[in-house]
Amino acid sequence: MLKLLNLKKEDKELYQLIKKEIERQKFNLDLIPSESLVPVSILETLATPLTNKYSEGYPFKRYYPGTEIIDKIEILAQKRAKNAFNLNSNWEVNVQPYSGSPANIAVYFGLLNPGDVILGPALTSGGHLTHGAKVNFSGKIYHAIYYEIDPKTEKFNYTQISELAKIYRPKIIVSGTTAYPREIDFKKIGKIAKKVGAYHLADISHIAGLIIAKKHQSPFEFTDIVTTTTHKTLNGPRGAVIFSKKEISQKINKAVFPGIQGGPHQNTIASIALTFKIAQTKKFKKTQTQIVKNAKILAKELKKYKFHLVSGGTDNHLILINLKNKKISGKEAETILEKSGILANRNTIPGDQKPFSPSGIRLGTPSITFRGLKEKEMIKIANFLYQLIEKRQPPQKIKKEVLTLCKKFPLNY
Ligand code: DSN
Repeated sequence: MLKLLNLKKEDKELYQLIKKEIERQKFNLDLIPSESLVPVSILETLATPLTNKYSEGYPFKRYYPGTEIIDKIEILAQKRAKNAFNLNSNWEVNVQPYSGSPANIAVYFGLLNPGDVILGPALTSGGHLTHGAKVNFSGKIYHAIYYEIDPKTEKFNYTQISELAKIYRPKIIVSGTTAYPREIDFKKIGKIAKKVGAYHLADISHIAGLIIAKKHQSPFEFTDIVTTTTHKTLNGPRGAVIFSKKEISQKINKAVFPGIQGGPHQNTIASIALTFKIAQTKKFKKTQTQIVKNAKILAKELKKYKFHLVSGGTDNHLILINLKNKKISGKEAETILEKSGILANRNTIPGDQKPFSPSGIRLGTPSITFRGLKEKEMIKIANFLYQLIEKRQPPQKIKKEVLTLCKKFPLNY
């Protein structure tokens, strides 16, 4: 139980808000696939006096004094990050990016020139803003071309990616997604990139934990750069790391600092070191296996209720529902679910034009699996969605059952 006694003395108003947020987390079922549930030891590392220290630069080459211990912590984080993915000395890792978007910015900034072509997944096909979306710097500064999922299979069409690559000759091809429920074939994309002389960047932010647990193909053999946030399936602090091949790692490091960032957040880096230690445990791998199992059961149950799952199911930790056949928008469904204590976020599906009012909803199993929920509970959750979205049962009625589940699987904050 987090007591926060000093904060309580110093600032009651903020203390009460934080306490309320902790209570909210305790009594909601979090199905947002990018969210997680960090162990208290991660919170402890984040709350250390490491936050006091400036350490611009890299280990043994800092622009501030007093960094001897900080160097050791950063090197430990680097070593563990590489070990978690079994990487050899051909790979380097930068653990300083503040989060996923800065990590991707640094990759482009280090390797591309303004106007260069990026080939990445479209936002409506599961891509991230930083994969070349028009509203994002990546679509404004670079010439972004998008690949999309096939309208029939609702999966990526690797022939289309190959054709686009041949026509547009991108400098970089981005693989990795935020709302794609299927396994990504990094090998195929790697081959395409090689053929056209492009770098291959895999953004594995959503699936890093699954890759460590061998529940998803690893991209490392087929890529030049791999970025990942550390707070999704990895279940660590908000941050990111960039893995890159030795021959380009200096460019990436220079792009992170001094290119786009200043002082690294060493309390976060310590927490990242802990994250990658935990990620190599049997318990972590078992949980990742359960995350996938849970997603598959949830998908199977939802299909029984005639929910249209994009691509027909899932291979990973997330499910994307096209709600058009249920005559309800993503926003409405999100609101109804929230009223009943279930959090799932509205999401674009192929064909959607407006990201603020999309026709889909995205569900994920990481947070509820870290909480301890298993197959039996997935069957219940699918039924809750049916009761709420199809039967339009009052959210208050379902909320009682959601609370019972939350109490059965308490959070230890
Ligand atoms: N915003 C994250 C997500 O929800 O998937 C991606 O960065």
